[in-house]
Amino acid sequence: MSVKVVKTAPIEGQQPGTSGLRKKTRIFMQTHYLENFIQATFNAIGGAKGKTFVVGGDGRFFNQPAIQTILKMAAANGAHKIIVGQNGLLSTPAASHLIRLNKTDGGLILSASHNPGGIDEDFGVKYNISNGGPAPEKVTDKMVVQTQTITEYKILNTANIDLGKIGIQNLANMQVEIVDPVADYQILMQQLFDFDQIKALFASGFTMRFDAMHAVTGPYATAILQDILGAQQGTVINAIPLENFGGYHPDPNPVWAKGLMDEMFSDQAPDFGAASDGDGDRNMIVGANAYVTPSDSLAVLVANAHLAKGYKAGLAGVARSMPTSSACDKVAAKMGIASFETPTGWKFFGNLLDAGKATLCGEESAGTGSNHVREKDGLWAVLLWLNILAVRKQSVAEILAEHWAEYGRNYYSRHDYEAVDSQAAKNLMADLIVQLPSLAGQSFAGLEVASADEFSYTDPVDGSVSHHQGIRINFKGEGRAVIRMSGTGTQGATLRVYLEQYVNQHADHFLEVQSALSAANKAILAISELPTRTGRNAPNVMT
Ligand code: G16
Repeated sequence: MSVKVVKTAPIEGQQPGTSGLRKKTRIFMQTHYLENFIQATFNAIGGAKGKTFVVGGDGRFFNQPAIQTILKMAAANGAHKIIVGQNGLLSTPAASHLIRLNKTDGGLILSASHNPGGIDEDFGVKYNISNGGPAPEKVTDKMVVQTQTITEYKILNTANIDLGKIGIQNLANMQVEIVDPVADYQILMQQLFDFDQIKALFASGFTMRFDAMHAVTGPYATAILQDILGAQQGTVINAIPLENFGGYHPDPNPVWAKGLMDEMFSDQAPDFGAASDGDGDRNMIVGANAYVTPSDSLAVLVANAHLAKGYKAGLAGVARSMPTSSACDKVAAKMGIASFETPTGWKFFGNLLDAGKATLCGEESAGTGSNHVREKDGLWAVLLWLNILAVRKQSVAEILAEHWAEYGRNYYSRHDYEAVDSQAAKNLMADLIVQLPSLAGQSFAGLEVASADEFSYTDPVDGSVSHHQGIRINFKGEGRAVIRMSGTGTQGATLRVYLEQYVNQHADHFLEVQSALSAANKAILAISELPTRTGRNAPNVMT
């Protein structure tokens, strides 16, 4: 086994976005592409020599070849040990847990999350630091510099190792430990939740459907929900991870999990439904005839987390991304705990969790999690909901209705305009920023603008500042429209429009959501001129 030093040159466009580097799979498969990014990552963290990492992915096309390359590069760079999920599989939260449990120096997670998989679809690589969370901007900035100056990478000249064989193998002087991807994660869930109570719930005839969308949570959900908690066989559907996710778009929302939604709104609906995404960090929660928006789910979990043993002592605080609705702020205010508003991206929660300022975090993009790991965690959210349902002995619809009666309702929806012309999107944002100071006091679609700004965030722990984090327009009467460019798309630009309208405890909580938001929508479309600038009259996806 000899170390090859391969001459290379910088490749354009290797800047990580909201969550790692995401590109079309064929781009990642180009000569030197993956290797450059991995070497740049090692260089950015002061080299891999003597270090231990966790490596795993969501099983999408190119997962295993990419892992073999990373192992050979880590060995050539002098790494001490790599912990890998069997067959290259690790959900993102399970990888975060393994990093923390084994006190490793970091980890590499291979996933393009909820984006489709396949040779003509998407692939991604994300570096997580030793706290188990996505690398913060100060680290990704160093990675970018390295990608722009790279001249060579190191790789071991050797055969592939067997990723299916649990146990320790050696690659030159480096140990590779192949582990069961589910085992340690399952133990963590057992520590946080009252499994006996959830078992009793299932034993009483409670029914559930979990759509794993042929992605990584299949084995986790089958083991925990069916094998341990006693949910009926067939509770977990699409349970086998496939390289192309069975052709699914593994994004757990009402559009892409339509089959589950149809079942949950039918006469034969099970009591509880849930879905997770490609890498297992997102979740969708739906009761019989009751869809729960991610923002509402976060608020309900904050209000009820103390019912689960892992959160009995109460919460230090809650954090949400800026575009997420303020429903959880209302709960935090009543509970007398802190609430934080961060930019989009789980990496911004890391410092708050490490400093003990926040216990639960969540985002409108179907992400919820807590201080148990440093990633959002789809199955964790499902188990916390199950724990709450087991204790409260009410339906999801009843819990939601009571929540709104106590706190009021934040009607909420996100409209995505995908693959729009990048320059048109940039111009729209730039021109909107110029307009911001003059918007207050003007009316659009019957709504008067109360305030308008571009969101900047100062991290309360390390003082780092992140600018240009989206435009928010607040209307009189507690309505809001936010617009920002996605940092996870792989084609053109995706413009996201986030609409919110709060109504108080005594108002009608059962309006059709899009109608409740139509004035805010018309107003932001008029202010931004989105239809004329992009040629789009309707969003591609509404969640
Ligand atoms: C990632 C990030 C999330 C973010 C989401 C959407 O999720 O981890 O924090 O909310 O992307 O980001 P954007 O609006 O920039 O596309 P995931 O599940 O894709 O890793």
